[in-house]
Amino acid sequence: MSHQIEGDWLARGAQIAIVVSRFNDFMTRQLVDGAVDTYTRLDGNPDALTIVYVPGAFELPITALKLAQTRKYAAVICLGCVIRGATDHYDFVAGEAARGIAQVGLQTGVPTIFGVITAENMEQAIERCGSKQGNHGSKAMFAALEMANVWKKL
Ligand code: INI
Repeated sequence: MSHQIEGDWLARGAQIAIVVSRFNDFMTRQLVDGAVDTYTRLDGNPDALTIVYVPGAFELPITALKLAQTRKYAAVICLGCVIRGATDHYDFVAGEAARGIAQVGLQTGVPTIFGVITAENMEQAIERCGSKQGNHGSKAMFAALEMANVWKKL
């Protein structure tokens, strides 16, 4: 019989940090709302959430690193929105955010969640922050809680 380990989607008692970029805040505000709403509906007390605002997606990794290093949080969620049409340095911003966020998790051992929308255009971005494609902030919270809970069992 195999030994299977999985994490529940339960928020009670979970201290979670959210870092969110102000750039494209028309979208990122929706992502924060989605994350907080999911946390609350999974029985979490919003007082246990710490939300930190940074200028853009490029600043997410360094801030997530500082939060993870405090060892206060079961998971750190990074929320942002990078739109290709809006910048010629899309690849750098999106690429560095993804690479940096992965590195924070590997360096600290604290689950660090990539909740950054990378979209071709504004329409695609809107679809991912609470319309056709759901809300990526909510999905990021599910991932954070699953990781926080499976972590306790490893
Ligand atoms: N930051 C984003 O979060 N999304 C973007 O689409 C974006 N664009 O288009 O450039 C963006 N740029 C700012 C960047 O993240 C930094 O805040 C800035 O370069 C200062 O370091």
